Amino acid sequence: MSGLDEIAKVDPEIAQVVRDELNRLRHKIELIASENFPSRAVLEAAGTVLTNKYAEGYPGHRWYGGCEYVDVAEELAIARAKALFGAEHTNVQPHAGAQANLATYFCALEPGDTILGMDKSAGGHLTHGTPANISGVLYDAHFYCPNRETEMLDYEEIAAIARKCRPRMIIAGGSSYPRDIDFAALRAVADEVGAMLMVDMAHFAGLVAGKVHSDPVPHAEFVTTTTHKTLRGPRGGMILCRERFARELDHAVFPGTQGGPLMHIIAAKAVALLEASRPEFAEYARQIVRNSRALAEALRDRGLRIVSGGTDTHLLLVDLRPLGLTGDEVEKALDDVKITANKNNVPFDDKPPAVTSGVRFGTPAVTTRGMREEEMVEIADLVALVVRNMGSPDVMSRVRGRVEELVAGFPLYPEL
Ligand code: DSN
Repeated sequence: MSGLDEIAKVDPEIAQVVRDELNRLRHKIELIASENFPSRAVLEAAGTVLTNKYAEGYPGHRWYGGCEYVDVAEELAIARAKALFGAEHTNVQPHAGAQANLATYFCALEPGDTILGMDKSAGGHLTHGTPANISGVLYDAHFYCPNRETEMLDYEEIAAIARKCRPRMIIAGGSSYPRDIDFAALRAVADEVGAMLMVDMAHFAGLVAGKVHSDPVPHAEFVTTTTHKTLRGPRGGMILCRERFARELDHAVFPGTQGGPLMHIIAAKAVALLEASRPEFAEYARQIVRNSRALAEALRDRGLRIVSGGTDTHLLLVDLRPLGLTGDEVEKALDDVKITANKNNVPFDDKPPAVTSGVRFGTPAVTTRGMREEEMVEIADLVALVVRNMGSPDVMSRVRGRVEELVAGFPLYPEL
């Protein structure tokens, strides 16, 4: 692998870890909805001398000398994010999505304020008020779930909860909700109860950039995201907000909740944002959704139950209860045949998060690899064979062979 010569000399053990991980990625089918394969350009930017630089503060106003070049990187990242998403203000310094969310709360809320987010076990995110997270400790967290029948958000139900708990902030977005979200409807609920609206678009930011998902930016005071999921950048976070919150938001990121920004990652974010502004990225985003729908449909044709009956996004959720299986068992069985996915609670699941009744699949990474609807049907076939023949060494061995054949046709990072 190129670029590992020096690591191999200094630390052969870590060089081997990197080689092994690249091999794992190349030889398995990656269906984790929150993962992706960024471009070589993004990887290169993340591995540069920009990692050396302390740059606490913001471009033009730093607490360190020598920031003239990292300032350019951050200014480019900000300008590109603002243009791509039509945002009034952007902060590109959050180290991750959790930090983006925490800084947003620190900017907009007082400890003890009421927040209303989607229940984690029904598709929401850890940082939207769960008791184990600081958001659930600092704030009075209330939750909404998708409708029990449709398994989709019911905006009247959300409004009824909001009228009761009178949140200061309504939080939308999550990590396993497969459907588009009506941000205008949530804005109306927020306006009715006098709340702010924060949308965590971490999962679907690339779909918003590619215009295949409703756009939260016109409707929300704050939009947070990660940069490494559908957006296909480096691991990191970002916040978009209205101009009137700009100063306070920047202050909430630094010095409020972070110290020195990761300038190599900010440069890589700039590269990814440039890539995401190109027409081929919009086509990529369209293909992610086409693939996700094809995968959902093919799994359904093979008798698996898809939560909410389908998907509008990059992800789908399979309910394993009709098969009498748990997410944990299926995750392990899939891993055994070189298909990587993750166990996930389904709405109103009675199993704990370490077991779950569901498995989540996402198409961003396989789409980056060049796979299309035809390959999604083959993957559905393989998944169905696994879940219907759990523990059969014969079937597992056949599926493993078919996975190897499939991935061989889609080289990953061939030049590495
Ligand atoms: N952990 C991410 C996911 O897999 O959805 C969200 O932060």
